[in-house]
Amino acid sequence: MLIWPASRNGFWLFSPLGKTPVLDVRGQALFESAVIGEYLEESFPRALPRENHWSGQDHRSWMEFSSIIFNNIAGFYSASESEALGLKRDALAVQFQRLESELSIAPYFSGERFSMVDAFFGPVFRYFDVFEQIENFGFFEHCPKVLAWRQHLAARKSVRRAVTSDYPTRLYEFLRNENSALSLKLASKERREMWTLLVCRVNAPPDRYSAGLADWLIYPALLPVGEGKHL
Ligand SMILES: N[C@@H](CCC(=O)N[C@@H](CS)C(=O)NCC(=O)O)C(=O)O
Repeated sequence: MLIWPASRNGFWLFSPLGKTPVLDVRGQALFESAVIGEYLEESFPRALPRENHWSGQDHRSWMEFSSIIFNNIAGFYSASESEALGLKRDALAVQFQRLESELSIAPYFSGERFSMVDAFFGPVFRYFDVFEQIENFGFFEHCPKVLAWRQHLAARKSVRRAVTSDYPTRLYEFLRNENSALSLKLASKERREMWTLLVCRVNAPPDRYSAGLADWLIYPALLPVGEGKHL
């Protein structure tokens, strides 16, 4: 079973590095995604058709590559300063550019067939769907093949069904509570959206104008210092 931390303390007791993914194998924690991938392929040889299995050692290397991307993703969302956030953004963008030069134009990593490398990049890309709700960080600039691959993976049933439908909301809430530079960006984006909503309501024709006293009470609380004068 792949598990998501219900509480960080409880999770630390089970996961030696305190990280996901971790696989519960009869009560033993198996951790590090590349190791988990290897274990799954060996233990469930029929889960993927034989021709979709790793064709060589290079696939293992690309699994490891996805593992380093996971490290950078965690570094990105937990960075406490915006400078560190920017550095992690750049590191991720460079990794996607490297992938771009590796990909063919076929839908999956090695062409027509879905392999374990694809199985691990599905979860990688899922993070970016939520990051991009916060801001366009430009992770995939000049990476059309990576973007096409990302789209193919997102459309695949097994990738979609690997998580519950509320995954984006839960990840978004997790990021909000990280107390990190990204959490600040998220909060500031929400304030801007609320601002826009209020301004739209104020500018709406009188018959459609529905702002009440409550709007005017919360309105100043939504403004970061100095933001109002730009509007
Ligand atoms: N190299 C590790 C990376 C795992 C990792 O960094 N996981 C992140 C999520 S992407 C995590 O659980 N971070 C702990 C946290 O955010 O508290 C692997 O591939 O398993």
